[in-house]
Amino acid sequence: MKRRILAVMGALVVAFTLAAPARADTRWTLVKSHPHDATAFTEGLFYLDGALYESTGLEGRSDIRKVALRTGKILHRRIIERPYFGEGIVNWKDRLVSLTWRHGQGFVWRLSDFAPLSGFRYDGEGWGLTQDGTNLIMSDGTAQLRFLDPDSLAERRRVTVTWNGRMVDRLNELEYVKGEVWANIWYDTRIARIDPATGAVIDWIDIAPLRKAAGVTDSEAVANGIAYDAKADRIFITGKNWPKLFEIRVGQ
Ligand code: DDQ
Ligand code: CA
Repeated sequence: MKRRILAVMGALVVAFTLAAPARADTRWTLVKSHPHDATAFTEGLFYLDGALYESTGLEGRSDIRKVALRTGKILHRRIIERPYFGEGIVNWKDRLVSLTWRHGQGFVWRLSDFAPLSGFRYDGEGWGLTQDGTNLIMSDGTAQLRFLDPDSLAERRRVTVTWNGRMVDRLNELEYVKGEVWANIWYDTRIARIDPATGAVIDWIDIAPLRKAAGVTDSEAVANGIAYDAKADRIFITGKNWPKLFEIRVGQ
């Protein structure tokens, strides 16, 4: 009898340990689906004043575009020439800052017409970008987030992202949402909700049903792209080569 109780307790411990890393407790509901350019290998996404801004990757196919939310139509576009592989984008004042994947090269563009303004360098890879009103926040494929001065683009500090004491790497597209940094994880359908002060993951949001709803099957067609409309409190979600962009509502 005693042995049986111990076995049950042991099984519970094992089950809990296995379940813990996969927990994705933040509940969400689908509000609306919008069209999205299925040829866009989405690397960056943000929402500003009624429009979406998106960047795409792959060498020779990269660009920065302003997109109409309802139709998915490209309103304005700037090609990122070879050999660059376009990565994260973010707005700062009247500018748009963009990263490239493995060239350590960042660019600053005029937000209104994407005219080139300047360039800057950084160490390591460039993946996602967002901003908290004071810093640009950058991911580089590791478990670290960098905080940059938005004007000089110099690094101010870094934080390591962890979940239950374990590093969470492959942090990809980013979005600052109500004091948290939300991050896609490359090859994962879970979004990490990160406390930017400590790097601790507060919770996970599993958007696997959205990838299913998008109907993509290619292994590179991963979830990537989170945009937040702060004024209307709307979250937009898409992925690389997804034919759809989803608005979701997230509960606590
Ligand atoms: N990154 O976005 C995770 C930073 C890089 C993605 C690189 C994916 C290359 C896939 C090549 C597929 C060729 C069709
Ligand atoms: Ca974003």
